[in-house]
Amino acid sequence: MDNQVHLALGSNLGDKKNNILSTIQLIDCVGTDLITSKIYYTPPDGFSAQPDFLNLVCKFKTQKSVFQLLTILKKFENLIGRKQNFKNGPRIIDIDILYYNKLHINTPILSVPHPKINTRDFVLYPLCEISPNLIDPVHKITVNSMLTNLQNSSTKNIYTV
Ligand code: PH2
Ligand code: MG
Ligand code: MG
Repeated sequence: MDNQVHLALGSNLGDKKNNILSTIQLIDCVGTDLITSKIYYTPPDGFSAQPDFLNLVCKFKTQKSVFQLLTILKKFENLIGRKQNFKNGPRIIDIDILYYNKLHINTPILSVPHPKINTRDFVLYPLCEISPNLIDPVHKITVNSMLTNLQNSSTKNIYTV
């Protein structure tokens, strides 16, 4: 069975655009019907003393289980050159699973949906570009509504590259 996956990609070290595009090429081999958002230029959220990010969201269909997918995506991060760093610190590439069908799981190695989606404009802007009407299985509202709620509480400088 085909599973619908949404991923968030972020890079704020090295050739950021090339890191994102090379990762997309790898991801294209894991499934079918790949669709990507534009690339967004975003200020760092959380730990702020680090370079600005490029962010993108993509979706595709895959036969892989969610844990198979996690293993594959970790390999891709290593292939592109990610090194261990402190939590939320700068990175060559970060690949996060946002959604896997309507799955809701919390385990020590993986939580889906990504627990911070509703607070992260650098995820919600590109996500709304490609799947505005997707209903979040936890919050039970569309991702478009989550972005509107977030915009009412905070605004930041996010624009497409
Ligand atoms: N990722 C983080 C923490 N902060 N900020 C932006 N703008 N983009 C990110 O991808 C990002 C972040 C942890 O994964
Ligand atoms: Mg992340
Ligand atoms: Mg990550």
